[in-house]
Amino acid sequence: MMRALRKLELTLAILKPDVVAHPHILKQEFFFVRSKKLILTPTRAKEFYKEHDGKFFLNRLVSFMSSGPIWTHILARENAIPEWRRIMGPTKVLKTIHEAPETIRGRFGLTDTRNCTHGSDSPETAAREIQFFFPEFSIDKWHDTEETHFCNGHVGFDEDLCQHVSFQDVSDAIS
Ligand code: IDP
Ligand code: MG
Repeated sequence: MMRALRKLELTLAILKPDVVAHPHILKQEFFFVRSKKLILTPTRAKEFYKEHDGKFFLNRLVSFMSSGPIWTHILARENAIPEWRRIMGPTKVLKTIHEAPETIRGRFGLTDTRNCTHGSDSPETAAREIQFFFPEFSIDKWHDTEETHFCNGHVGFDEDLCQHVSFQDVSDAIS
């Protein structure tokens, strides 16, 4: 029943191994709700990309995705899903370099496989992908308990956690 009041949308973003080696963070444009740095095993990478089973690029995608650390983030803002995908740019880097050179993939992408970032493509995908990396996180609970702190600007960026934390949590922690 709270759903109609929701202002912020959540999406799942990945900074892939190529950008983690050369980080550039977008904390002005999105709230970083949760962040984890991890290394995917080939099995987990394959599971994450199971919609691409049978595609010619799957093997190289899975080996790339498990080749080094990635950052996974739950990002929030209004229209987070399309906005993050807009900032990432189109999938195919070799075209994007010419057609959308201002995007992340246009600026930093190396090949169609090594294209820097991932972003969920729909609310259903975002929910599934958030669960995949953050099984302890509840989207409903976040909207009910944390979203208002973000909407009111009562958050700051914690460099160590690589995420925004509410000032309430900070004062709880030091009191
Ligand atoms: P998306 O990441 O923009 O949503 P998808 O079509 O879901 O694009 O593909 C998932 C990932 O698979 C891409 O980000 C890219 O790393 C890789 N990929 C997609 N198409 C190709 C291709 O034609 N050649 C090589 N890799 C590809
Ligand atoms: Mg996709």
